[in-house]
Amino acid sequence: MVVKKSARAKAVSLLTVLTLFAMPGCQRSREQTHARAVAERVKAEFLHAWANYERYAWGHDALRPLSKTAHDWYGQSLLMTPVDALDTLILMKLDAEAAKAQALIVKDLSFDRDIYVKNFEITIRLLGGLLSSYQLTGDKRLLDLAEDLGNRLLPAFNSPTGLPYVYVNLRTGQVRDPMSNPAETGTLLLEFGALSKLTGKPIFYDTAKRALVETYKRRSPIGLVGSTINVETGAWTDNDSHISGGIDSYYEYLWKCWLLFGDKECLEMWNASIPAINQYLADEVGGELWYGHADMVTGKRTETTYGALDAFFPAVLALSGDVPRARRLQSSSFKMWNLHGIEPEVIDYKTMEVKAKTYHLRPEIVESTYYLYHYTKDQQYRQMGETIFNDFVKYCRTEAGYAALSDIVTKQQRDEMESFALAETFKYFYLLFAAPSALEFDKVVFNTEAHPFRRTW
Ligand code: DMJ
Repeated sequence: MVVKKSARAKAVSLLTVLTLFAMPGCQRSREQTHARAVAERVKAEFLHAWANYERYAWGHDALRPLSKTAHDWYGQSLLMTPVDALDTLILMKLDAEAAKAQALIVKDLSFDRDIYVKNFEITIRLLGGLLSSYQLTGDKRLLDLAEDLGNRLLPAFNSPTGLPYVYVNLRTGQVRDPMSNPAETGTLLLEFGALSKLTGKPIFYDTAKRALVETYKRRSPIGLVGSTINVETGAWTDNDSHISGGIDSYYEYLWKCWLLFGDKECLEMWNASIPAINQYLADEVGGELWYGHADMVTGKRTETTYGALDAFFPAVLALSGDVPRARRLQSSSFKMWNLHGIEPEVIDYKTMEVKAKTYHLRPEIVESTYYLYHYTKDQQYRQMGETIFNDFVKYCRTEAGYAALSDIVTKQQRDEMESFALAETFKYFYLLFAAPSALEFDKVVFNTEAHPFRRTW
């Protein structure tokens, strides 16, 4: 599939090539050598996190890095960390660790369990992880697990609107919790669609596509979506519109489903949505670009907040060809990061006051740094990434892995190491500094949990 480059994207590529040629050879090679050394440090730190998962939580969903204990989301393990981390292990060429994790997954992972699981989280972490690892290894048992999981998640979509319930029981197919949001109803097509392409069974693609379209169809006349939607009635119960958690990856998937599958309807939905985001949610404050909150019906500004989760948006802007906006927003994210030497969950960008003090080892700012470096080859993004990585190690490293922070001002740690730290945060740090051959960016589309899907169908 050929995606036509916009005139702006062409100009950026030309500038990148010219910059590279203008740079003296020895400076370039010094920068490359330094970058490879940072990549090795990232790999060593990832291994520190992984080895402690192996030591204290092997076979469980997650490690609690301060108490050195294990945690299972639903009382029994779905191997959340190994499945989420497997493709990172493979990309970093940690072959022995990858083989051990893969063996554990094919031996112990079973979805035949009488538990209610969150459709969205299980889709992006487990279905996404199994599918990308299947593509990387060719191990058919991973695809079989993905197909079994896909079948068990399908009943979640049995609502009058086709929008999925929040929870589904993996054994009985019973559902609960009809109050959902666009991220949870609209961030499923990459995984379900890839499952269809790889198994030849259209049901998965069609079901997740319908949920995406049904979400989009309910946008307001000015083109925005809200924060809470009832999947039984299709009515919004919260009109707050933003690009933050609860909506974020819905927009990401409109563009990425076009990229991965060449689905023109996804492109049309993206094209109809992005002008409203840039008109009503974007905010210029003292020459800086931020994205805040607005009422989905009136477009009126409701909040001037931005946070760690919003920091994914420069990546999506760059991927869709708007590098200038991506660069500006990334500068704002980095300003937020530097406020206390590590980013808070939420700030008020007008007053620069911290509104939520936690840091959950989130990847979004790293993801955007990686995308911007890929598209511009501007060294400032590797320098930015190195600062972020050094802070990340300084404040989050513990004796037994990596710990989230409960307070980014005091740097107090909390007993939490989410699987996305291994699936996403470390992976994006690594890819930012590794040789481009570690993963050919243009041949894959990352799902929202950083699992790369190859366009091989
Ligand atoms: C991840 O599970 C995914 O990136 C999701 O889209 C948003 N939240 C976390 C990481 O912060």
